[in-house]
Amino acid sequence: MPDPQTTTRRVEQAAPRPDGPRRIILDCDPGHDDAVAIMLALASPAIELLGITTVGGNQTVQKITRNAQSVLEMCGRQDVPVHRGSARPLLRDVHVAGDIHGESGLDGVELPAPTVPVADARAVQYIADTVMAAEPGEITLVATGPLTNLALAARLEPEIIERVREVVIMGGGYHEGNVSPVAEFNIWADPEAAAIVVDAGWELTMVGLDLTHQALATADVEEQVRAIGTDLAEFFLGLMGFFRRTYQEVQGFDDPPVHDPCTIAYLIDPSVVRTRRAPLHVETSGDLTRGMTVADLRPGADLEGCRTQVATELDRDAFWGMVVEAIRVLG
Ligand SMILES: [Ca+2]
Repeated sequence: MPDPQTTTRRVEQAAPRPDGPRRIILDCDPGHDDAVAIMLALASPAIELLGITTVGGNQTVQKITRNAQSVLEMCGRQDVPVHRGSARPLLRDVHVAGDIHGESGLDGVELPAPTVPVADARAVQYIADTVMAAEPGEITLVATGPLTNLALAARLEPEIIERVREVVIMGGGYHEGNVSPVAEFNIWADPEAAAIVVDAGWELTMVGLDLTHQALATADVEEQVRAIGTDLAEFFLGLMGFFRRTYQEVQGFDDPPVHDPCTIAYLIDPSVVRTRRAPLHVETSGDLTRGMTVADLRPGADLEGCRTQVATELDRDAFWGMVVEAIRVLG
């Protein structure tokens, strides 16, 4: 067994391009919290959402691809292309999160039928082609589902590893788990893909459960959204109502943690999400620890050349301020 530290590739990342909106591809599996991430990305002038790629996760890839289209319909942004991605993990069987997200993957709301077809190019090809066609350091990849597409894109076109600006993932946790005591769903669902992505050597920020469990949609957040009074505000409230019930029943939470938009908030304003640099790896072989993300937070950890960091602390008020404003802006 090689030392995991030495299996991480050392790559020279392309320098970030000058200011302007962050150009991102959002790889997701909507999913209640993915839907909120899409809204936040669409509304912020700091973000240019180039395209959405989908991956089987919270529900089947067919359902969540349609959900992504429906969320864009709700936001009046059918111009953003949706590229269908991987139907199943690299090695593991499919396990959807119907207990949390329902039969549709977005239970609790009426989903408008898509008026625009899914884009021709499949997700993995689209990610590789878009990053290669852009300037070095231009594209940021955000992943809020299992990491199957990103892993396959890195294998299809390894040059993207040096070419992207950075990768931000919702997944994992250095202390907390949800599908098991130590593993979070996205990483647990496809641990081999997660290992490829985390060990690739690109600049990577893990926004894990330690951070996202601070992003609770409490009653005061819902009141602020209710006051907006639009169809989209009602859509958000319908999503959160269902999400609250399943989080109460399945996870023992009072209020639902809205994980995925924390990645977008971090890109809009890094001061909203505090991070800490730490060597990071994914457990793929443990009987009890499948999909555990292992961050070396020891004071003596070797940080030389370390390209990974973990999110630790959320400015909750600033975060929800962004989300509420996004729903208001989208009208
Ligand atoms: Ca998700």
